[in-house]
Amino acid sequence: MASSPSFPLLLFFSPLILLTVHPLHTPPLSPDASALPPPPPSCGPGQSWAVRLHARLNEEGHDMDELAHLVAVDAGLENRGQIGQLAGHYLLCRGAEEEGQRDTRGASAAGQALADHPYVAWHSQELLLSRSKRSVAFNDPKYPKQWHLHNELRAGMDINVTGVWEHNITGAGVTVVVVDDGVQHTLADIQPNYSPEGSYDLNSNDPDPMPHPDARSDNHHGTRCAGEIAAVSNNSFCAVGVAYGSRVAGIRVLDGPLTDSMEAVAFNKHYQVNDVYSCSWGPDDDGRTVDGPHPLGKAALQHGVIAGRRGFGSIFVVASGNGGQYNDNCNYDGYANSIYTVTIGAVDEYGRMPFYAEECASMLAVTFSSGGRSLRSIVTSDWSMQDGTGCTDAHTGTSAAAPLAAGMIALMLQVRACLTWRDVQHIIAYTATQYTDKLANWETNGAGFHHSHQHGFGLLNAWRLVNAAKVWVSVPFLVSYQSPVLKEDRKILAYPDQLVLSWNVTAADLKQSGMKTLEHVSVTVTMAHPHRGNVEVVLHCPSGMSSLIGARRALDSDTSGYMDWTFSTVRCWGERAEGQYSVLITDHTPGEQSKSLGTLNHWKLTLYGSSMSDEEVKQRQSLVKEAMGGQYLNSSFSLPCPPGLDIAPEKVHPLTSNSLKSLLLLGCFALFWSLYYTMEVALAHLDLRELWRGRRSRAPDGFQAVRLEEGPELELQRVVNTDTKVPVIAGDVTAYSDSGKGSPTDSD
Ligand SMILES: *[C@@H]1O[C@H](CO)[C@@H](O)[C@H](O)[C@H]1NC(C)=O
Ligand SMILES: *[C@@H]1O[C@H](CO)[C@@H](O)[C@H](O)[C@H]1NC(C)=O
Ligand SMILES: *[C@@H]1O[C@H](CO)[C@@H](O)[C@H](O)[C@H]1NC(C)=O
Ligand SMILES: *[C@@H]1O[C@H](CO)[C@@H](O)[C@H](O)[C@H]1NC(C)=O
Ligand SMILES: *[C@@H]1O[C@H](CO)[C@@H](O)[C@H](O)[C@H]1NC(C)=O
Ligand SMILES: [Ca+2]
Ligand SMILES: [Ca+2]
Ligand SMILES: [Ca+2]
Ligand SMILES: [Ca+2]
Repeated sequence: MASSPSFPLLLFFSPLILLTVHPLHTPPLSPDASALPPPPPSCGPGQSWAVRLHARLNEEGHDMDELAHLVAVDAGLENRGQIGQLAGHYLLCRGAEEEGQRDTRGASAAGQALADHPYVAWHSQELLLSRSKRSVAFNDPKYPKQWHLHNELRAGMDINVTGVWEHNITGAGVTVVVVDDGVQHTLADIQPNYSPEGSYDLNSNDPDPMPHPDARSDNHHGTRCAGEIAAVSNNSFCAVGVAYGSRVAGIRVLDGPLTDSMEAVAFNKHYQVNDVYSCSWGPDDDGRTVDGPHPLGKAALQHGVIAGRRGFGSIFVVASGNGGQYNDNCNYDGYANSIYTVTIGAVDEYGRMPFYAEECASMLAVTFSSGGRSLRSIVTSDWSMQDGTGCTDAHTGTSAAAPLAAGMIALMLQVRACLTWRDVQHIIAYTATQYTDKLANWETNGAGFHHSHQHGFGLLNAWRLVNAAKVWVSVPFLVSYQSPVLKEDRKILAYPDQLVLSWNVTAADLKQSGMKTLEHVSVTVTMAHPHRGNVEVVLHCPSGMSSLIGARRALDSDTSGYMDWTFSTVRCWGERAEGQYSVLITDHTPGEQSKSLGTLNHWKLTLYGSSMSDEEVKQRQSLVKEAMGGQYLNSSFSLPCPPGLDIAPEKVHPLTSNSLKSLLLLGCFALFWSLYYTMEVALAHLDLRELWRGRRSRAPDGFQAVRLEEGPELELQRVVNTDTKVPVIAGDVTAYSDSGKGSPTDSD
């Protein structure tokens, strides 16, 4: 009886004690106590007792405060009042005048007096509890300088990851591969986390992606990116990675001429080992290039999301590009536009858009990197070849942002391994945070998501991502709708006039696929114009949400217009798919107001989405919001995860015409797996929903099961019709062989 309440009481005391250890060292209280603030709630280790008075005294109508005073006097102590909100519990201290002559004899006498006292039901002498703050303290010498992990100067301007680590979530079991110019895996910060199984060298055709030091180029880029993701923590060396418990692999492909087929091989390399592909490179950021993955690269991206990660889909993270100072825009970058990629932009340590950053309508989110010269850059591993030291504080550009996102995704995949490639994009849209920045032009769409062309859905926040991942049930399978190719051959009108194209998507159009809400929306245009950088293209979704999908670019004086260029936007995410879509095209060529210089030949609209209704989107939004307290992060909570498919690892072929044949075969596999996958995911999804509904009785009309009457058969057809049209008809493969090295997305 006497000791039973001590556990809750001690828990209750602990913060009080920690707060009041220092008053011991302040001068003793003056006798004029009334002029002073109330005495501290605790009086130091060993000098105070918590007592509980008998409850019957209260029932008998005694004034408990008065009784507590009597008990205190009898024991030679001072009553410091009721303990918090605990009725009948009082804190008694030894008097201040005894400060100088504290001795254990007096203390034990007081304890004895309390033990014998008829009013006292229970008492306990307070001891100093040992409570360490749950913050991670690492001995890595550069960790204090890694502001992107913990920004002490500017609150909120970091990825908010330390609380995730405290829950022992560090990316364990997840592999991230850096597709770049090599990874120096022998470094102390990389070696323990290095995955040789996920690595390859496509430049030299061997399994070892060790960077080559050469006189002309600094091949330190991939190593720096790898360190941001998975640098070993607490090894007294350099820095700490976002997902320091994950494994990191390297694919060396940027150190030499890059072809379409090499890119294709890279995107699917070891795709049952590698979960996340971090790609900090892209087409030239010169403000006039319009380029993206070529047919094989496209096919490989698509194949990766279908068959990679046991069918849950490889996660491709791409940097939005560093052409900001040339007015470049990532809607002219096919990797950023692709629905298969997580497109990540950069902000500086203030959360501002740096000079080099590009904006676009397909930007999913931003995270940190360097800014102007006076601002801090990213501290990470570095190669130790040439003049490298194994550690740098000068990693810059959107190159530095994409790996941070890849690391955060690794944290998400640790808590929920069966997230699909689309789940990851959804969770980013649902959790990225909006904030004030004078360059960011935020708009809220019809589904309540905020987006800016500069910052995507906002700042990636590891804590929010991981909490949402933990409670996330996979979204229904992907469906798409494609308008016919709309032949127009209409003149592009000069500003302030505009050519308006529109297309109505009716309920009947969507019935076959079952699409209700949107994810990506894309518009493919063919137009002729003598100076295409002057043309501006804006898309309006049925809600009225507008996306600047084709921004003006001063340096783009190309005379050939666009040939089937696909612009895409994420700004209509979660909105209802049905309704009227319009494309507004304006020619801003100065001094040509009266003439029409260009012609829009034809265009088509493609919608991607799912059978999720707009109410379900709302429910997920509130579910995610509700999960932000971290209450689901403990290991005893977990949703069921289907195991995934057994998909054979891809075969390693040298790059010959045979490897192209094998890619054609991969394309066929893609088709096969897409059928299998669609069905499997649909079934797994039904299972999950059943379980989910059982578990969360608070959402009785929560996620509704997929309607079976529109079930898999129809869906399979959609997949065949739309999504597999890309692969590899490659009549003349060499025609696509692209030369020239991809440019790493450093800012310098
Ligand atoms: C880091 O290592 C030190 C010993 O060098 C250890 O005391 C400390 O607890 C470790 N920190 C973490 C977060 O593991
Ligand atoms: C950051 O993470 C902590 C948990 O470590 C959480 O309490 C806090 O709300 C998070 N902040 C934001 C802005 O999400
Ligand atoms: C942390 O996670 C790792 C890997 O999941 C596990 O081996 C380890 O036991 C965990 N540690 C704690 C303290 O939970
Ligand atoms: C599309 O729908 C709108 C009303 O929502 C209507 O005014 C317009 O004429 C329709 N356009 C076409 C091409 O059917
Ligand atoms: C873990 O989380 C679940 C769900 O919130 C909760 O019911 C359970 O009490 C938690 N367990 C621990 C040990 O915190
Ligand atoms: Ca090699
Ligand atoms: Ca380290
Ligand atoms: Ca670019
Ligand atoms: Ca994308």
